[in-house]
Amino acid sequence: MMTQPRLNKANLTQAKAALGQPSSVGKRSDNKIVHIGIGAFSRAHQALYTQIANDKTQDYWSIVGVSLRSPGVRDTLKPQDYLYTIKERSLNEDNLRCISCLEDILVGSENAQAVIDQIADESTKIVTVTVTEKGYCQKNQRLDTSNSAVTADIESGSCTSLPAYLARALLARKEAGLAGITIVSCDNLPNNGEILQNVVTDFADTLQAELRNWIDDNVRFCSTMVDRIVPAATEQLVQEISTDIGLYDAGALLCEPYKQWVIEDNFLSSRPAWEEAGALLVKDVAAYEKLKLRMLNGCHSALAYIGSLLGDEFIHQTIARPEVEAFIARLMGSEQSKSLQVPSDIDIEQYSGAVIERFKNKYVPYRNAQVATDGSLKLPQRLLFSANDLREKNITPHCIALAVAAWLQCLVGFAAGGSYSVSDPNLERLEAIITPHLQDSTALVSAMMSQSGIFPESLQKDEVFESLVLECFQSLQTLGVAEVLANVTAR
Ligand code: CS2
Repeated sequence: MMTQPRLNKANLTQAKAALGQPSSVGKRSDNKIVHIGIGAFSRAHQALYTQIANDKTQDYWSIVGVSLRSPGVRDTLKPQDYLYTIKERSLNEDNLRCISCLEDILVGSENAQAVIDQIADESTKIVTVTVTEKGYCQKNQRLDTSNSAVTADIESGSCTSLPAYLARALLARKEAGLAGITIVSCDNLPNNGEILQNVVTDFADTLQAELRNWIDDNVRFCSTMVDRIVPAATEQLVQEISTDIGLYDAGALLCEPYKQWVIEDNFLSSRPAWEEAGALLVKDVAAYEKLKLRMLNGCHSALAYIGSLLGDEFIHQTIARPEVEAFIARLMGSEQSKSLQVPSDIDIEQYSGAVIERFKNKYVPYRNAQVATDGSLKLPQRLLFSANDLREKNITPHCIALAVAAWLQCLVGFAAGGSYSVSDPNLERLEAIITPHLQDSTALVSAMMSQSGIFPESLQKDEVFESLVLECFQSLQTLGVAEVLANVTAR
């Protein structure tokens, strides 16, 4: 039962002192960012950077959030004037902050035109995007015209996919004679800015012949590397944070204290002073993206599949097992870090140690099942490109092979009768590959590894890697997970 008054503009001054009073509550700005995909991650990451930049400078920016499908976040935050609390928590830190720079949330499935109009409004200078891997509708870094949402958007003029929204909004800006805009990708994909540019310009070609040229001349796409562990919100968290602040905050979020944002400095016009919040503006983000995707996300995914096989609910429980920690240290030290060029300002041992400590943060419990989602779209950039790079350097990726085998084992468990919950936009395709070979692991591994779009081409033909995955996959079925981990770590 909700007994506390709700967090909103009118009640804000009643909040406990620990929350602090945010600056500029309710201020509307002529400098707007439209953020597409206003989920927990963006609210605890990009919105916080903007809030800090606003607090530290005279230059005020506000955010109009967009949910392409579900009205959930809008319905939660509207009654509280879009104010919400972020709680940063670790063994040593407990920090509350109220975010006040979110001005409105639009819901694309209710009114796509309102989203297009907002992006095409003169006050909008920047669009930031967090729609996860599947939202890009890409295949080999170009628009996937076999994607059903994209096909429908092209054929019927509807607007459901991200490329359609952005291309139609850019067309509206062009037709209105407005200035261009900067579009910033904040998803866990390598070259995310370039991929976004490709899918948007490919879609633009279906709208108007001259639009691509206008985009090339007037729109900038920035790649970025984003990092912060932000679990999906839960009712228990909402209760806890509401007690902390003395007001009911249905939109409260928990996250770790760590945050990083490395941004390609390629803006068309002004931007918030995000560096005031610690963002790094650089010429080239690629090395930082690769580092983070392989060292953090690759190991996160490995933990999620291994943890699921072990029956653990949370990442911190899985990494707390000594044999798992030893395996992850090996995966980082002997494989992932060897597959990339470490940026010169990063001490890789310190970075690896810090990532393991972050995984261990039990005060920010993150579900294995959350990381395990969309494996077919995450594995390439997190683990498989590294395996490919290592094979070219003549290094044998034992640990990556085990992580891939653990993913396969989860899929097989699901296909064979639902032992694991699997959520993946390609689930039907994956099941169709697996089901005929449930009794024949050699055929199963071989069929999976020949999937282009998941396995890089040269890895598909790599017999050494295939036999490593097969060996791990078979031993996962005959030995216990702990024993397989120990065997691989000892190699
Ligand atoms: C995670 C990421 O859910 C996942 O797939 O690996 O969301 C991870 O927590 C963030 O990228 C950390 O920056």
